[in-house]
Amino acid sequence: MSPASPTPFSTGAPAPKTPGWLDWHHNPAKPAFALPPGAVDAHCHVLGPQAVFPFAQERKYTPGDASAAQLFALHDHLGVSRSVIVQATCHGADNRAMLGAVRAAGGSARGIATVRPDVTDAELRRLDAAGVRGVRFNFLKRLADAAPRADLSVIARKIAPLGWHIVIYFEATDLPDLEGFFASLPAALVVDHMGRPDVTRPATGPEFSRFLRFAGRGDVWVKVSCPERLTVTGPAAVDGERSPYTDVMPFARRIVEEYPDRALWGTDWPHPNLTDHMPDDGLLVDCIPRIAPAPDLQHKLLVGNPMRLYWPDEASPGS
Ligand code: 0GY
Repeated sequence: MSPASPTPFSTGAPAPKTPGWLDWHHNPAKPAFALPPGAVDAHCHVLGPQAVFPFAQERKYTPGDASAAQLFALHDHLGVSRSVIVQATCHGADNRAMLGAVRAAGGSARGIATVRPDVTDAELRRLDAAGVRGVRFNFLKRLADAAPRADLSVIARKIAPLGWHIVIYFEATDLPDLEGFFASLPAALVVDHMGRPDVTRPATGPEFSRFLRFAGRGDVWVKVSCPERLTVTGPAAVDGERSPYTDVMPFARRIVEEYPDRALWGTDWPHPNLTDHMPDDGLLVDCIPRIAPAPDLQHKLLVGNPMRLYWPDEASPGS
């Protein structure tokens, strides 16, 4: 942009949504599956509201608003008790919308922040006191410009003393290139959306087995989230569909069966960047028994595991 160009939004006018942007489902079904008491949504976002929390200049998309109050209303409807609110790329490293939501939840939410390598220890302590427990490193080029690995290593070294972890979001095809770098990071890792497998390949095939070997390395946790993003043949979780995302279920189930103590579940509300359909969040909850069929697996996935990671002081012993 030339210096003479007007600064976007300097007039306060809202930026238009990215063409084709689908808004979140405003009338989700009541799930048939009853979430256990204390269930945690370990991956959700707040977006704006733009009038209060403007989106970052460097963003790759402009979403519709998805406020903290709207997130909490959805959680009440679904039976979710606690949440982990992940900084979305459209807010860059301006964590105010996420922090506002975490504060508003009054202890029942944790946050995952985006920070720059020059972040100060005082700022990290402030974020920690506000409920942040990790940072997110995003390797999807369509979402964020690639950050130099040296910068990410600096961030990792700064957050490690706080006991935080690093949420990593990458394409499955990039894992071979990233794996060595991930192994060098001095903190637990939490993988978004099952490492984005190609679900047209078998869940027992070499590509996903490689991911599972990576996940089998000590302190790696995996979110069995986003079937709506990974699916190819569906069917979609809309209009009361009782068996959505049949192609994704074997991948999620394999993770839960092999790593029952390090699997996490999340809605990914408000489902940024979906262009073909917007899932009904109630029907997404109803996928859980197909991912984790037994009650003990469901309890670990929804309560025990996220409590150990995000609320260790309140986690039941042996959960
Ligand atoms: C997700 C996935 C996506 C978006 C973001 O921060 C984000 O903008 O995470 C995506 O587009 O795949 O976790 O919501």
